[in-house]
Formats: sequence, C-alpha cells, structure tokens
Amino acid sequence: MRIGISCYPTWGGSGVVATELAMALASAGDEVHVISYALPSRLQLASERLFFHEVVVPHYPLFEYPPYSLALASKMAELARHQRLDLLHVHYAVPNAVSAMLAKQILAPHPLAVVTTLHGTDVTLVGNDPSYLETTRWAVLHSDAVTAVSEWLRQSTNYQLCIEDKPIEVIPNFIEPERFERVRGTAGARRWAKPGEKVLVHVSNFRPVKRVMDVLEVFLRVRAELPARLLLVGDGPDRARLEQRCRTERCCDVVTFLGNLGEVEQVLAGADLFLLPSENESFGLAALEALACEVPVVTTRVGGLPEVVEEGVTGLLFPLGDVEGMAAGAVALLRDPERHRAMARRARERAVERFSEDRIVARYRDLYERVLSGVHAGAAG
Ligand code: GMT
Repeated sequence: MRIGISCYPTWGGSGVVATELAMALASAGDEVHVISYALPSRLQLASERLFFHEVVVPHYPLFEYPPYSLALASKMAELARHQRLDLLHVHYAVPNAVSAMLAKQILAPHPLAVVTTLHGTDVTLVGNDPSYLETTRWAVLHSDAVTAVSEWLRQSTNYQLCIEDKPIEVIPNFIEPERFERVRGTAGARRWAKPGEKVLVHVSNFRPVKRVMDVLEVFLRVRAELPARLLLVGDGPDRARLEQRCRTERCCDVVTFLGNLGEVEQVLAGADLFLLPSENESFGLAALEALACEVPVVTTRVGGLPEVVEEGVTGLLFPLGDVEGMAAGAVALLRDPERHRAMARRARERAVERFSEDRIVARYRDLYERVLSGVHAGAAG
C-alpha cells in the first residue's frame, strides 16, 4: 500500500502517534510518505520505504496569514499523483482533514481515500470554534473513514460537531513495548534523585489544559510528607509561570525542568509516580507511556483518561482540581511498597495487553483495506 500520513511535527501526542504509525507501517512493508511543515520530532527515516516531504509555505507581502492549508493540499495532491498514493491518513482534523479533502477533489475522478484520525483538541478546543466549525465538520463528514482515539472522544465529536450519522471507529493510541522494555532496570529518573527520594514525573506541552500548577501543588503536598523530587519534561506557555512559582515556594532544588525530550522513557524508567492532573485529555498518551515504563499514574477522571488508567489497578483517578486528594493518594501509595510494586507491574502488563503497537497498527491497516475496497468499488460504479 502507498500511504501519505500528515501530522503536526511538534512534541504533541498526535504527531507522536502519526510518526510511530508511519514507521511501523514502513517496517512492515508499506510505502509511507510523511507530510508536514517540519521533520516530526520522533521520525527516524530508518526504512527505505519511509519518506518525509516538507510543506513549504511561500511568503508574500500580501499574506498576513500565509495559507498553510493550501500549500498542504497542493503537496498532498502532488504526492498522490506522482507517488501514486492509495490513501491519505491525516492526524488532527484542523487543517489536515480539510486539506486532504481538497486534494481528493483535485484528483477526482481518480480515487484517493482519506482517513481522518481525531486526537482531541482538534474537536474539543479548535474544531468546535465557530471560526473552524463548518470546515472541520465538513471534512469529518466527508472523510472515507474517521477514527477517534477514545470512546469519550467519539461521543464528544458526535455532540460537538453535530454529526450523529457518521460512523466513527475508536482506535486507541499505542506504545511499542520493546522501546519501553529496553529501559527496564536502568537508572532513568533516579539519576536526578538523592538516595531515599521518591521521584514524581510530569510530561506535557505545558498548555493551560495540562494544569501544570496543579502538578506543583500535588508535589509540594507530597514533599511535605516524604522526601521527593519532581522531574518536568516538556515546554510550553505555562512553564515560565511554573518556574516563577517554584522560586517563590523555594523548591527549585527539588524540581528539575528537563525541557522537551524525544526519548521520554529515559526519564520515565525508575520513576515512582506520574502526575497528570489535566483539565481534559481525549486519551493521555503520556500516561500510557508512563504505564508502559511500570510507573503508576495519578490523574484526573476526565475525558478518555479512565479508558487508559484503571482506577486502583494501574493508577489513581481524582476529580479535576482535587490536589489534596491526588497528594493524599500519592503519599498513601508511596508509603505502601507492596501495593506500589503490584500497581507498577500491572501498569506495564495492561499497557502491553491493551495498547501494544502490533495490535493497534493491525487495526489501522485493516481499516485502510476496508476503506480502499469501498473507494475503488465506488470509483468503478
Ligand atoms: O494536548 C494537546 O493539545 C495536543 C494534542 C496533540 O496534538 O498531541 O493532544 C491530544 O492528542 C493526543 C494523542 O492522541 C492525546 O493523547 C491527548 O490526550 C490529546 N490532548 C487533549 O485531548 C488535551
């Protein structure tokens, strides 16, 4: 199969999932063309069947807003025509799905299948904004197949975009078990810790939806009860405010900002707990990566998180903003090594059982085959 995959190249989960999928498909024999405005952070062009195509947006004095969506649609159409793509799989609806639908129409009557994967904020924050609603809804409705990364997101999409009649298949995000197995037993997070200190980790893009101030609030309460250290991976708009808060709380010596890291498993391995007090998460890929590293997750009972973290089995879930509850739950777990060990073991087991790359990539491939048989039957009729 010849597949075009378009995504955001940044550190966000949708780009990570798209990139991991592209690499897995190429190593299994498909020809995959990744399309974005920069090389995705996790993309390794290790297979001779994997290609990257940069979308270049020319600047012109008239353009206050250079039209990326058009440059992307042109690149998609050009690749589909000249690389003879069978299918475009777009991750994050805005604007990728709209550009893909335009490319499909440019090529018509030659068939080009479009699969759209919804990741969360493309529906819940951006796609439902009146500025984007009509185009997002249209692209989702007319894609040949639509997937959502959780059942929660499937239902939210139906509601927020008012598209009751469109089937949306839930295909969750995934991890490559071996990648997380390789760091097992390494010092990982413990490299930053003193003997006897518990290590708590948070990974995100530091956007308001992640509530990084709650991460610190929980940590400070834990630290008041037992020796602990906080490792923060990622970067984004709320980082400066958080750094400032650490200074006023005089806890800079036990809070380490590591910035963006490609190999998060190097920091997750050996950690005691993962904190994710988000206001919303359609899935929470960062939580899944922590589970895969045997790190129990303390998080909020919002969005798709309960589909990833099992209450009392692989982590602890609390109402949004309940920093007292999260801290008390974390302290109780850290003080009970037997319960912690059991939870850590099950975290890895459940992550591999339910979200391993082989299973999920096979589901995408099966979807592609179903879509292609439908698209070709339609073109022939
Ligand atoms: O968190 C974001 O806004 C970024 C976005 C992205 O592009 O990575 O994250 C969303 O997609 C991830 C991958 O499917 C999910 O794991 C995140 O839960 C989701 N973020 C939100 O729903 C807030």
